[in-house]
Amino acid sequence: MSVSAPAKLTLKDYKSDLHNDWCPGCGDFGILTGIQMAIQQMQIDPDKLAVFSGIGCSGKTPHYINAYGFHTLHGRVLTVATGGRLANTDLTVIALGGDGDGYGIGAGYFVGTGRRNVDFTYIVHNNNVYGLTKGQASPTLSKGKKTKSMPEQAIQDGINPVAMAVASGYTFIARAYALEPKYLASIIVKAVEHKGSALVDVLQTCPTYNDLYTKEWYEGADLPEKRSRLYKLEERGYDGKVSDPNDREEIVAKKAAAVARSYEDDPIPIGIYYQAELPTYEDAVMQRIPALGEKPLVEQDVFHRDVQPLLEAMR
Ligand SMILES: Cc1ncc(C[n+]2csc(CCOP(=O)(O)OP(=O)(O)O)c2C)c(N)n1
Repeated sequence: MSVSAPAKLTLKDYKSDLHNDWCPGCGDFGILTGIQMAIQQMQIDPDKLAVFSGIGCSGKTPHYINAYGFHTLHGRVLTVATGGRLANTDLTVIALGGDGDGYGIGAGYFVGTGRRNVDFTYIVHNNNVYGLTKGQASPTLSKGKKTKSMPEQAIQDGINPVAMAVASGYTFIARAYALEPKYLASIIVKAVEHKGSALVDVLQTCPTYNDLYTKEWYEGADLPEKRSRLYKLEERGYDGKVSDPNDREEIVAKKAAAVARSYEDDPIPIGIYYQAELPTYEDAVMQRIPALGEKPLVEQDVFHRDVQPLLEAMR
């Protein structure tokens, strides 16, 4: 009897048939395509992939991907994704959401995730506005900027997601552009393959509310020389990868270089800013907790456990 090789999964296998209600031309389409291209390239079994999201236009993304999906709460996606990953370490976990979700209300969880270095990828749809609630300024909009959806200019300074990720301890930090899904997919593949907390901040257009950072703006259509306002780090000889994770000096130097690049704003660097292979939470902490280290929680009988001895011990 001959056994045929399993059929290769195609892009179609990662698409759901749910109706999509994003605005026409939304940058979210590019990010969705980038994710689907990446998981197809890696041939991840949809049964072994869980995509978690926060609340916002971006939060609808898991509905459109054929995999396990969990549309969580505003700002709380990282907590739920962490739980999902730790309960079932056989899963590939992708968390995603908007810049308001992740860098505003979710900022504390953003820091905590970087500190723990749990092995999953976090993709932020960074469109400078709160899209779902009609375009208020998000934490990444700089002071003095005013989109067509705002009554007046932003009165607070914008935060720097890459520098925030460096300071928090993410071990893979990258930035990409939503309307270049092929390049975005290549970055997502590297983020997912990386062992540890990976941030991919994606510059995203919002044609409905953000009339400042449009496709034409990113691509420099208004500039006399018509050059892109983006450049790829690796094309200018930058390498953010730490070669010796035991060398603290190298780590500090690479972090400083990543932060310096993250403040460049014309052109804006995209690509991998920083990467270091450091012990993950799963390796460093879970292994020390007997109940979690033995086998994934989902494979354990947690419902019929006798907690009486534990209660007695704490008496
Ligand atoms: C606890 C809580 N606060 C506020 C809201 C209202 N709310 C829904 S989405 C959203 C912001 C969405 O913006 P962003 O996270 O940038 O995502 P986008 O819609 O741009 O993709 C807000 C404030 C909420 N749902 N829950």
